[in-house]
Amino acid sequence: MSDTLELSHWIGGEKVDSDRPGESLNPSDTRDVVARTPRGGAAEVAQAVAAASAAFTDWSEASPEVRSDVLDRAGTLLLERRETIGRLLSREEGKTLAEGIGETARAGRVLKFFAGEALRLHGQNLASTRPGVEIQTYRQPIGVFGLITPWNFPIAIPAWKIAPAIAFGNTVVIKAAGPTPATAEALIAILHEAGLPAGVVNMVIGDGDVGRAIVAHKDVVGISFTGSQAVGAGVGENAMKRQARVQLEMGGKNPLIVLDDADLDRAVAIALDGSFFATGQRCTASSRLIVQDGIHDRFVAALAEKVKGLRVGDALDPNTQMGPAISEAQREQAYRYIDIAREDGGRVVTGGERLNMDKPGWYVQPTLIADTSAGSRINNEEVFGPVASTIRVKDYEEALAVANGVEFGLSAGIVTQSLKYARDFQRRARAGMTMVNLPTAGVDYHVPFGGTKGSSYGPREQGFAAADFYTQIKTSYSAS
Ligand code: UN1
Repeated sequence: MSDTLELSHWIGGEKVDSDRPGESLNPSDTRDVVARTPRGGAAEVAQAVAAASAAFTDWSEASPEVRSDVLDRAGTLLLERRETIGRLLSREEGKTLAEGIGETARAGRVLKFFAGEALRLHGQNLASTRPGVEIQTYRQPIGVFGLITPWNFPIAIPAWKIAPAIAFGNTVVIKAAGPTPATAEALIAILHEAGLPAGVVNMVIGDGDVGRAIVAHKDVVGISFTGSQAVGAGVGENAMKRQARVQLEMGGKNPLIVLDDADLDRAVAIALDGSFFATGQRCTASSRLIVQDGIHDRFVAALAEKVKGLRVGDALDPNTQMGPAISEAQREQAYRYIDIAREDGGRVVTGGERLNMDKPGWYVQPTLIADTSAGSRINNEEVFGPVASTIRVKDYEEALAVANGVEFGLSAGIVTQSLKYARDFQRRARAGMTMVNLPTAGVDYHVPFGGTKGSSYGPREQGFAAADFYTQIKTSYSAS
């Protein structure tokens, strides 16, 4: 067990406390209190927005080189400290050490990528239809952005929202996710250590009250949200009521198609990663395995072997291959869906039992359920846990129809050696991201990210596309 951290909000470059107490627990061993925190509300959000508004003029008018340097320095610090911060992340979130360290490094890379983007922001020169008139477009910063981030990527997602917001001259109020404030705080502290001026990034710790206050605040010009569909819908509605721009990244029910011609070992490795790594707690997780008849039984048997062999344990034990769920509620949700799938006629091939561990934590047995039907609840609602179900199909066309037949559309994968089907899938899969012979989860940090249908709303996050959300185009006409 390690020390308990004492956290504060970050407002105007200062650590600020408030009365209501909160804490974050280690999901691998709930006797371990990772951090004690204040819990903010509308009052702290108002202070944070005021600080961000006050910082906006100087920051938005600063040379892009200043903004680039801060991000670059912070990225270097994060990469240097990936082991210690990654360990804190795994202790607080429950993903394995390799995943925690990997995510921290990814956050560092995101900061460095946007250090470059700060210098690459560009406009256009266009010919006017009127002789002697010139037209230019500029991308300008907009103001204070509200960022609402989830617990499942407690450093990468704050990084990929904060970095483009500030790279392009905006200021920020971020709500760290309730269960993972210490990890988010590590990022905010590093940004300040790297020379970020006071008030450019402010963080308020707390629950739904904080999110609601950010969304409702009249001086917050845009909201970027990652979380559940239910919460996202409310965020979108309330933001639009006052014409704030909004970007929503919500759930997935991501399909992985395995065709008869797939290399079996490769298909199994891809499914194991996509469905079970990070305890299945990724909105990009492969939760529906759509398998063609000819390979189905061999695939299910081989995957079941691998799933059974996964070492579930304390996230900080280097031998662990799958950590716990984040909370009791998340663990119970996984078991509830396993029961629902059973009642709907699914066959639990491996897993599904309660685990007896040597310490109190929110452990879930990784579970594979076969013979489920495309229309059943397990194949239409997001579980957000280490649970995958298989659907048997006769051919590629049926597989594609099943893959597209849900309300979500974030990531979609196919394992095949056929160029014809791979290309067709890339065109016709109704998803924001397609993966050929790769897991549906685990994306690069420098390219656009996002989905379609019920998964996402608004402009894409990350990569060159991030500028669309965090800047506004001004069209300037001039005649001499
Ligand atoms: C990934 O799969 O690498 O919350 C990233 C999530 C997504 C990020 C997934 N927004 O799971």
